[in-house]
Amino acid sequence: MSKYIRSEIVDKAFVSLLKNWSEEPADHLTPDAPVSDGSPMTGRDLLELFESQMATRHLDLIARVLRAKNAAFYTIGSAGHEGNAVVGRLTRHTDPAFLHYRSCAFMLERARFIPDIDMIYDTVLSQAASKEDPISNGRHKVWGSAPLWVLPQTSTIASQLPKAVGTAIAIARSKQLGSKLPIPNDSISVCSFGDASTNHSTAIGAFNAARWAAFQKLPVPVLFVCEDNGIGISVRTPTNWVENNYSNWPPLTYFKADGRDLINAYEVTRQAVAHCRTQRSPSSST
Ligand SMILES: Cc1ncc(C[n+]2csc(CCOP(=O)(O)OP(=O)(O)O)c2C)c(N)n1
Ligand SMILES: [Mg+2]
Repeated sequence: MSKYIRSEIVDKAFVSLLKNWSEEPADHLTPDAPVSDGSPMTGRDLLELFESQMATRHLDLIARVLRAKNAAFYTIGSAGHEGNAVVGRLTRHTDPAFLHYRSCAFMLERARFIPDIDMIYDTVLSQAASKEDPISNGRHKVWGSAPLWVLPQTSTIASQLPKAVGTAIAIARSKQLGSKLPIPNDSISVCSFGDASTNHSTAIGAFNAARWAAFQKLPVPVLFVCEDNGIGISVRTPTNWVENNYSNWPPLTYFKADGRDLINAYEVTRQAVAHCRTQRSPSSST
């Protein structure tokens, strides 16, 4: 093992921690029981979410291994964004999704809805620019899937937000027009993006369009999910910038979740999704 390869150091420390584990496993963590009294989250939710979080880390690592062999060409990872697994689990796979390039955990969770899909395999195909990649046929590494209603995006930051708002308005409008949608009438549009992306004029225009429509009582069922890692490339986002900006901007309803705390993230995301789906109103969470 090289002392310079960080992933090996972390792996060794993790295995050593488990080997030396002395506490008894918590007996209430049976698959169907809540993780704590009154929690909507079960042991199975927790275990499967953790599995997706582990898979997203390993997909980052394999991208680097393959890159070193010149067998893959895209190494932008999802480290630190593992909490987004809860959004993939708590929305429906028929809710159209427009994703940030770090939303791997979301994809892995959403893929559970269609067991035939092997999202790990498909992601490696995409990293390798394989013509067998089912969504881009090797043109670009993108998150996307037709059966999972994930509309492929480029890495042009914030470009997904106007599309997500337009889709939310279209879902609501088609119901008013009596047009038959290929997805349930109470679908919501899901949109993830980074903290620095919120400063892009394209994002601000999309937030404004959603608020302008909602202010006039038009249904705009869009869930904005800011994956706030506190940085945009090398530029730090000022502390609390996203929260200060969006927590008091009606009619946008703001929810704050800690993506590093699965139980908290699960509970808050559940509320945000329920709010968006039942109120048909723009909601944002970080
Ligand atoms: C329209 C556009 N401008 C600039 C870039 C270059 N760019 C790539 S990532 C990035 C910063 C994104 O930061 P953030 O939204 O916080 O996402 P993170 O990578 O931190 O998850 C920028 C400016 C781009 N991809 N698209
Ligand atoms: Mg960021």
